[in-house]
Amino acid sequence: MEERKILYSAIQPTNNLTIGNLIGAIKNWTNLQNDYDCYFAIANMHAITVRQVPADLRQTTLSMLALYLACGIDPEKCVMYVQSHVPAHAELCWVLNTFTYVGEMERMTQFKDKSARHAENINMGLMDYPVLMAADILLYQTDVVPVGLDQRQHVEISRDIAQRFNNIYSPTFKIPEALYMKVGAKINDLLDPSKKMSKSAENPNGVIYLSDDKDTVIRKFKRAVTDSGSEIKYDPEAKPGVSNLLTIYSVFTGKTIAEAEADFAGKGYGDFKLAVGEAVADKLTPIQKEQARLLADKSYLEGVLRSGAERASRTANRTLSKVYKKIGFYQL
Ligand code: ATP
Ligand code: LTN
Repeated sequence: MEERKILYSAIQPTNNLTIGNLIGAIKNWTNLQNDYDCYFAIANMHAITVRQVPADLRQTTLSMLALYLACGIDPEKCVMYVQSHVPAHAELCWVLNTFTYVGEMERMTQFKDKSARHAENINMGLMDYPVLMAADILLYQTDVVPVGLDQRQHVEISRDIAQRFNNIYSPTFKIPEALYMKVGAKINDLLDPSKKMSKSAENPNGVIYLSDDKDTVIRKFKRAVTDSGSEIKYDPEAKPGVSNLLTIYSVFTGKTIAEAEADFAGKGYGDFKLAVGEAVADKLTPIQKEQARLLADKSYLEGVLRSGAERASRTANRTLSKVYKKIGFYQL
């Protein structure tokens, strides 16, 4: 049988995930799990690069797993685990640090953004974030990394670091490829469609959180900015607001953009925004229910994490041990 390719992705644990995260990440994963050997991590080590409340971090770690499961990721098919449960991530990160230049990290867009937003806490971890991400990916000999466009630079640098290491020693790491989904790769803010919808946005009214109830979802869509003119047509340049809503509608209903446009031919913005809101709420409600049901079964969730950590460690340690050998770490 042909060997399946390896797929790796992760999300930081948090309670305020948005439909951007759902579409840009988790939803794609559920489709990909049938075609790849998948690893899905909960990146709690990345999370502490900005200050966390310890009790919240513990709680969101479990609720993230419950969300993965509620969205249909199958623990029989995929390895789901918590990053800090596999020490190889920190260990490989340290080695890769010595193959990464300070200047490269200073140029990373996310680092520059986050340093501006957290000026009081520009810690080394924040700067090292992409190297830890490279360690995540490279430990599993990953072929593909499904991520949103905002993570492109981080996947690129992972490739660079891997290539650098392979050139200096001998082929050790598989060179990973980013995988961007076509429609819905980027969902924008409902109030400012020039900006990505982001969980840390200042105004929560432009953001649909996965925890929003139906009324909240509908209310936020009703307030979404549209564009001048009255036509409901996909044209991201001239009509960024309408195009964003069409993208959201198309992703949540499984229709193409053309079909979505056809659904609203001759209709007004009011009807359009209500229909998008309903399409989104109809998908979110069952996920929220299932997540709550799973969260009540802590021993089941811990079982999934325990088995995930074991399976992940086995693969990760194999790569780490090769690396240690090549760089000359004395092995007992
Ligand atoms: P922040 O804005 O606080 O940095 P975020 O909302 O961008 O966070 P991340 O944790 O950086 O969320 O992203 C998790 C995953 O979700 C990534 O794969 C990212 O590309 C994807 N993602 C996040 N926001 C969007 C969006 N608006 N559209 C599409 N994908 C997104
Ligand atoms: N930085 C990513 C989360 C992340 C990740 C990874 C994604 C951590 N490690 C490895 C892909 C592969 C984010 O915040 N979106």
